[in-house]
Amino acid sequence: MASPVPAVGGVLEEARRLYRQTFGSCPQVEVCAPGRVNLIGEHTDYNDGFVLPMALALVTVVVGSPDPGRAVTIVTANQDVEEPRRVEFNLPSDGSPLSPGKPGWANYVKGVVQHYRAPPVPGFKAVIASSVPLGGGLSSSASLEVAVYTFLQQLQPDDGDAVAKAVACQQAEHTHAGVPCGIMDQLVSVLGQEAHALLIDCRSMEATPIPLSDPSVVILITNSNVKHSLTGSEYPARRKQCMEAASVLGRQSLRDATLEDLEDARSRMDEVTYRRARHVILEIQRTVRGSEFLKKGFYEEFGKLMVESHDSLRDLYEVSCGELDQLVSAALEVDGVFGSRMTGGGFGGCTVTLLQAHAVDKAILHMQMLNLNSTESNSNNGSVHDPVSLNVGGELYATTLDTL
Ligand code: GAF
Repeated sequence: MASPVPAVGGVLEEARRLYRQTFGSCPQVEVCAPGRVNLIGEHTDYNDGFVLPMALALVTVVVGSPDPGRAVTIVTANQDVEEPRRVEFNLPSDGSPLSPGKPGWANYVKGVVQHYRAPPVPGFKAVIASSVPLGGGLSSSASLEVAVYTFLQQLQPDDGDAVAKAVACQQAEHTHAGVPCGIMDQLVSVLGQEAHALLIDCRSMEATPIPLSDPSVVILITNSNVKHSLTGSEYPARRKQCMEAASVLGRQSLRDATLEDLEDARSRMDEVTYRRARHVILEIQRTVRGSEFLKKGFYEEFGKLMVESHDSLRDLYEVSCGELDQLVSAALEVDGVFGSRMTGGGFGGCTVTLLQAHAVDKAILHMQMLNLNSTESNSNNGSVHDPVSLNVGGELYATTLDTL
């Protein structure tokens, strides 16, 4: 019942076809970078905390060739983006910045060109295609940034430092997409490994692979179809509230605070700031404990933490929405489900559910019966579709494909 994860080959073929049609030749360079699902550790990355994402076999592909001179031509195969789908610009010869503009999708490319660590970037022509759903909370933006960066590395190599690459892509998102995101999405897109989740310490940037090799357990991703956009005011507002809380606590970041510190300082902060900080402090603890449970195959225990995480994101951090809450509740009614939660920034997007392999079809049916009736203005009418099931350790697993 679950759609198979689309093969990278399909997206690659689409990109090659469009490249041949547009430029009349075959691309010389072909790269891709994965989207991600976060298993636990939400809104902790910009608080120097821990996250536990895994790279997906949903990828963004960039195919292209160097072009003599300083002209860049990019074409996207994605039909859902703002028009035009072909953009041309010149790389400034004096090192002046490449300003973001319209259409919005091209800003990710411009941002990465701007922050590329081995300038000057040569001219190029390229086509972009992706199987990561846009605005679905599975890091379509980070996978595009990392794919573009990887493409540039093929044209003009940098020093190959993986963490610096992720940071450059994060910078691109800050300056050219206007989203003050943390480092999780870019780092897992660069470092994710097949059949592993990645425990990332967002302070030291140390990433520890956690093997997922139990064929009886599945990770199911379900799209609420409520499109989220992190460029609104809510994400930056959460970030600001966390900084305020850390400053009241006299800490560099909420990573350094305990629940006791928070209770002691409660009278010195407003109720909303208190709730935001409480989510972050406990979510960091859940992520560290959760990674231990996952390592040992303690799925029941991990599932409970997923549910606590969701409840906290809904009640304390207030980044969930009705559709996500309903999907999670529906999943938890099914026998064989260990846990379920919203994943990613929130305000729409996907849920992630950990369950026994035999329960997958039942869980999907149960969630589809919701026939969500969305009231969100940015919603796509909210019906559940495109569930993606990832057999942990099976054939459909998290995978990273850096360079084809
Ligand atoms: C988005 C951001 F891009 C990440 O950095 C992270 O903060 C996430 O929301 C929430 O955990 O995906």
